[in-house]
Amino acid sequence: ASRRFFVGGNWKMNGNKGSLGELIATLNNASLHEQTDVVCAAPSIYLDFARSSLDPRIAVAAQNCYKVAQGAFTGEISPAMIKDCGADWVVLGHSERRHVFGESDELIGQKVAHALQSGLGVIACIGEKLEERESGTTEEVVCAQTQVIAENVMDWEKVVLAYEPVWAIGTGRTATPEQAQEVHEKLRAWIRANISDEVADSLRIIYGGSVTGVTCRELASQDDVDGFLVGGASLKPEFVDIINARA
Ligand code: G2H
Repeated sequence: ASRRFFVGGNWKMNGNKGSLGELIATLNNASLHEQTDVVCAAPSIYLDFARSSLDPRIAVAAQNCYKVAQGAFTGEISPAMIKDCGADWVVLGHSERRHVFGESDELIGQKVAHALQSGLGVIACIGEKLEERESGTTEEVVCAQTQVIAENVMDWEKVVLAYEPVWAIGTGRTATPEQAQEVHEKLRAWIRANISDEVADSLRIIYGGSVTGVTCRELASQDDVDGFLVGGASLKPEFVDIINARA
């Protein structure tokens, strides 16, 4: 595919200045494919630290944000604050936000709209649960989630769509290359039918869910897999192999 490869590391609620500093040193010294966009999503309290220590060729993302710029929302952070820390991206709609913290499609849509209006890039996450896959509703579920995101997007250039099947997240059960390609292809067809050919051709659709240095290459060779969102393995040196997965 002609789309620029995109690899995000999602550190989730892991690490400290010591361990993340070591990881950052490894990334800064690594040889990374120049044709790949690399973004590290740090815990919000470490955004400043990550941005000031990471090499400028690696972008920084927040893992979540709220839907307005400021105000009486104790514990929340805004896109304006994320930008103020020098980070350019935010992950929204991650399965843990949806299922551990109960975020609705509607709230995620509002966050997407506000983050884009504020000038952040958005890594928008979708994915079906195991029971949805087993009952044959995967396509319906991921397209409905994509629809709500799409209703809130005015500039697709700043959006990356991350397909993360819930059953594959943190379980060691990576989707097979065929399973990932099948869903990515359907998502691109949905975008083509509901948005435009141009967006369908240019939108990066990345895969997340137990991606490792071992599983990344074959996944990366699939036509509609334009990169990864990596959790556990993004905290290890093998993240470099994942960044460089596309031949
Ligand atoms: C999916 C992924 C990163 P992991 O949540 O977003 O995590 O690679 O640990 O399954």
